[in-house]
Amino acid sequence: MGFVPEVGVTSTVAVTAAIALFATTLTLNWPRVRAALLELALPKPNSSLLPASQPLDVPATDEVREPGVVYLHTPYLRSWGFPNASPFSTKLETFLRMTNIKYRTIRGFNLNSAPKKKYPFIELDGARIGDSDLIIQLLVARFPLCGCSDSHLSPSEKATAFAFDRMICESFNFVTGYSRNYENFDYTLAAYTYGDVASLATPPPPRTLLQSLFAAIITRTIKKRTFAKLQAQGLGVHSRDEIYAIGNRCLQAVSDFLGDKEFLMGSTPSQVDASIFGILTSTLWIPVEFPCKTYAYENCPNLHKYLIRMRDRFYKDTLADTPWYVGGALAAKMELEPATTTDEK
Ligand SMILES: N[C@@H](CCC(=O)N[C@@H](CS)C(=O)NCC(=O)O)C(=O)O
Repeated sequence: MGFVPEVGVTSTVAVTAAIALFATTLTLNWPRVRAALLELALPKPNSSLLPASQPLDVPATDEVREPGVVYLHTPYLRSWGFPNASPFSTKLETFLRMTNIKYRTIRGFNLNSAPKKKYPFIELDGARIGDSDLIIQLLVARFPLCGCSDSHLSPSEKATAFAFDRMICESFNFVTGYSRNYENFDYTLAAYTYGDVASLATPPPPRTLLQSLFAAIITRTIKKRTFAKLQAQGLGVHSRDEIYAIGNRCLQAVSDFLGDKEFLMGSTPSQVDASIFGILTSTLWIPVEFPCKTYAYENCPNLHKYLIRMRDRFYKDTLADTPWYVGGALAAKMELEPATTTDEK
């Protein structure tokens, strides 16, 4: 009988030591653990929407890198039939597609491996470079004959294009961020996780208990982080109505300036079109409804047609046969046809 308490003490010490070891390991490796959790929880590219072949995609583990080739790291690919659920990845890939620069895509989601802790980033000639805008400027300098230095624009047109670019990337993008990553994050997560064409008509499959717990933690974390970012950036101090009114003004400005033109600056695409396409597809074509999207469909019909034009011009090879999304219940109500044709111009 005398050894029973001893066993009890021994096992208590062992369990405590194991918990302490586990907690220490978790704390020391928290960035990796968090990245792994995000990787698990965040949506994977929806294979049912991927075209049969992805000639440009290389496995993340493939270490072979050709000099002079751009390796574009991106979290998703071809979600919902549009290029990328990450707006800035769409922007950068669209820019690359406008040029004759050779590139490959690498899918993954590990913010710690990104030089600026954000996606997209590229690898080029042994260096990792972050920020879509800085990357574009670097590529234009590195590949002077790339065909997208905007040399067809006058200095004053370049200034106008730059102002629109900043408005979309630095102002409007935060409005969509407020909707996607704060106000509607529960829905965004569901849409990202189960975002395929079938799930638009039918609700996503019920989550298991563990998945629900996970989703609740992720939702809380992302909402908190987004709120802090929006506060720091400035948009977060406004009311909901004010935030969406700011977004609507941006959309209206793009729509008015675009008018009947093929591309923002005329009949030739320029860098700003890549930015607008990247950020606006994430507004008009994402299966999350919010006031700016309603506003765009109701007041700026030329924007939707412009996006279709861009998509058909630059993604015909990979998205042509892919079912895609144009705006859920709202688009259906407005009887917008899925754009499977190219003669919208
Ligand atoms: N200014 C950056 C913005 C990039 C950006 O916001 N990326 C998002 C995905 S589209 C991201 O990585 N978000 C993760 C985070 O901010 O933690 C650029 O132009 O590349």
